[in-house]
Amino acid sequence: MGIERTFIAIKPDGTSKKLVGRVIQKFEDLDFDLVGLKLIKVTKELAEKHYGEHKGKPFFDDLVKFITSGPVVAMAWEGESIIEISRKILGSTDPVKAAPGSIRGDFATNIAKNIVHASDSPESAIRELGIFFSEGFVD
Ligand code: 3AN
Repeated sequence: MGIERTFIAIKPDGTSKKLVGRVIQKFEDLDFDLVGLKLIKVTKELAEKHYGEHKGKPFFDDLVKFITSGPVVAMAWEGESIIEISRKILGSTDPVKAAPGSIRGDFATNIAKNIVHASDSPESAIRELGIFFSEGFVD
């Protein structure tokens, strides 16, 4: 716990549905600090690295195809217990189970297109921030 950093990404369905502002607002409402932000086109190599743990699963190829299909907002956020709290802000992976009020509960209907990504542990956060922000942060 304590002050943590995590990786949050707004996926191609989130950018095409114009949800960037609303996702950012949720984190700002909780007074979390934005410490990294860029709009990127994820390459196949980057996608396969990021989703490495899912390699071999039936949905892996579609997952890579989807995340590389349009603009992605890659962000680093900082704050107390942000890793656990951000997972609540997002809601369950499957939108059917995501609570109303969560991003996925309010804006997603399909598990393969669930708007946002957030690191699920301190180890994942370090790994994912290293993949997307290899050039370092402002401080
Ligand atoms: P989360 O994004 O909530 O951490 P993970 O890490 O289990 O969920 O899955 C990564 C991504 O893979 C999900 N965001 C979703 O887009 C996709 N995904 C997970 N499970 C499935 C599934 N059963 N069918 C299709 N896509 C899935």
